Amino acid sequence: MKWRGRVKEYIEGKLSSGKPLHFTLLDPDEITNPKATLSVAEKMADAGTDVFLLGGSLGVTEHDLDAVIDVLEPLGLPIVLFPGNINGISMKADAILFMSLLNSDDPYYIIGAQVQGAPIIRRYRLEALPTAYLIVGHGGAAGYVGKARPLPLDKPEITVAYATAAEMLGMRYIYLEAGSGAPTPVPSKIVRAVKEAVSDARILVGGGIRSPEDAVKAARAGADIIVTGTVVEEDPGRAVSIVRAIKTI
Ligand code: 1GP
Repeated sequence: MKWRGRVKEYIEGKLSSGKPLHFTLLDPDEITNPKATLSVAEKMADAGTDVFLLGGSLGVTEHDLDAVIDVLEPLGLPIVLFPGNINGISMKADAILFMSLLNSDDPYYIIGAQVQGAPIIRRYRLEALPTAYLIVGHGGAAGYVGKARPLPLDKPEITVAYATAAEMLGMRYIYLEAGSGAPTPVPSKIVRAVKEAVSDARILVGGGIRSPEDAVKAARAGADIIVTGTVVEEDPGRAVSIVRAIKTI
């Protein structure tokens, strides 16, 4: 049955148990077999993933999103959009990470796309979750497409300054992104430094998380939400073990 409610309250309610959340990222552009996607999504839901996050840097259309949402809806979890651009909006979702790529060199990814998207999001009555998207290190396709100047791995204080500015601007979520398929996840040192610096913004960590150990390390460093995408596509059994590890912290 379709999930109904406010995603912000859902996230806060779950975090009040003291355990981090897990978001399963699915890229509609990569989905060619909806039946196979449903079977993987069911395994993730059974393992305890909390949200389906939908999006990608390239090749996503609203039609693709709608088709994937139709497949996922009966699993009864919130479906949140993770847009790479304004084509990443669907009226069938429950909420959207309303992201600004703060370390982009191109104002389009900081505020231009958001201005284009805001009236659509309002018309679709989607819940907007105000999110600072910070690309750290490798950056992957998101870093390249978003013209990011990736935050240096050996200078946590720069990422901390961005995260602090984001919180002062009123953003409630700080997404530390290493890039999809990055060779290594965001270092614990950076996650920990950001956690210590922000007051109550929620920290999402994603990119390059491939094992339960990586996920637990990020969670112990202060991640409130762990995002995995590539491992879900490439090795669903491993993705399930990541969710289980997070839920038994
Ligand atoms: C990418 O943070 C997400 O935007 C997830 O990354 O595909 O490496 O899990 P992975």
